[in-house]
Amino acid sequence: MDLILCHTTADFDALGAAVGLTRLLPGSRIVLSGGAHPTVRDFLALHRNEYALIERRSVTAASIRSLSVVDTQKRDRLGKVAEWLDLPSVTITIYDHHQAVDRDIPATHLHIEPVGATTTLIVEKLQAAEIALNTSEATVMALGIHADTGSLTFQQTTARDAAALAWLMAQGVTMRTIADYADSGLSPVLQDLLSQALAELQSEEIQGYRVAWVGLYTPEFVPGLSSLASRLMELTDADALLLASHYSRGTLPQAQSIIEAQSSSQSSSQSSSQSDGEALTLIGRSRIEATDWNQLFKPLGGGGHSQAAAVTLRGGDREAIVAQLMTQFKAQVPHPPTARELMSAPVRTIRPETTIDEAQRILLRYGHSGLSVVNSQGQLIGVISRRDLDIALHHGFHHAPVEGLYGDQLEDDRPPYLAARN
Ligand SMILES: [Mn+2]
Repeated sequence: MDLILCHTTADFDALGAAVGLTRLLPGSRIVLSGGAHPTVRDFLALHRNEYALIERRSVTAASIRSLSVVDTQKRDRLGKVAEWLDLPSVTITIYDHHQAVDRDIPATHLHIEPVGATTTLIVEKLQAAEIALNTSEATVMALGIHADTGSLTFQQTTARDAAALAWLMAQGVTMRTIADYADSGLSPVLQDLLSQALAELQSEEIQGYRVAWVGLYTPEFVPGLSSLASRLMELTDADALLLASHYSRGTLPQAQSIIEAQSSSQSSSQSSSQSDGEALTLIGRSRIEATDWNQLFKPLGGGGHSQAAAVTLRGGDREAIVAQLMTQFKAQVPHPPTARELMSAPVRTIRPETTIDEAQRILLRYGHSGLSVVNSQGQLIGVISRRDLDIALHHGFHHAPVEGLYGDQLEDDRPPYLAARN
């Protein structure tokens, strides 16, 4: 069996390249080694049957003859299926466009070239082999090039990507589908980080809110982390997020923390101080009222707003810092309002014989929306709402007692053991 492996949290470039390869290797099947990017997942929910996908669990290791790895050269991006790489007498081929990567997948054949998308490499091989594609194939491959080149706008885009996309369009791409799924918001580096963040995100439910955090590592400073944080919030439905990004070298723009907090654009300021070394950038986002990342980041030298703040730290115990911030943040999350907080006290009570006019006056004086009616023993026998009174007054019952306005049955929502204590 010939298998094509997409990296964990597969993106459109991995899927597009894999689909193209199934045409170069007739009979081969695609394995998503560990889930897919949410947009790809949405796409596959509708289009899965159009492609030669196979579940990891239904593969018998002994039947594997060759493995083609697309869009990565790292074992740890293959999740559990990485163990197949160690099978004896399996041919391994890598197709990738990432440069300067410490490759740790043993490969029999390497196809690594500096183009904008891995899919472009596969398109060129299909062209050379004069293989025509159907619309489903051309469309998912075009999405791969769109995704990794920001629809041909990113720095790494080459003329080869544009030519490959043009060839795919000539094969019959469904433009409606491209419009639905292509998204040019994040640079390839940020897209990779997004996949990594989605795979490693941790979250906890606090007072009914989803509070998430994730730690990332990059060799050097990556601009645009705040847009990554925004995207994570959108994709995961988190109510709050702490994104911790640790990097080991490169210049650190001094003004970055403030700028990142204030805008979600990818532009980075160059009003920077030059210094090399380890640093940790923290970005906090929240939609939960009463929480305040700014207040938590201020003592660390950062800032922003309560709902979006950032700070960059040098040195320190990274894990301890993240853990402490999460503890502080969770303590800020308010509990949902209880009846005690919403109710008015003291309780204004009236007697059944009180007139509707008088009840209305009491209600207006205290600004309540209802009144409790008690009998001569002080026991609650009914409740009158402002609406009840308005209707009665509208019908001219100014001097009638309130008695007629409530039913004679009082239902008790307290647990029976409390209700019995009357
Ligand atoms: Mn790619």
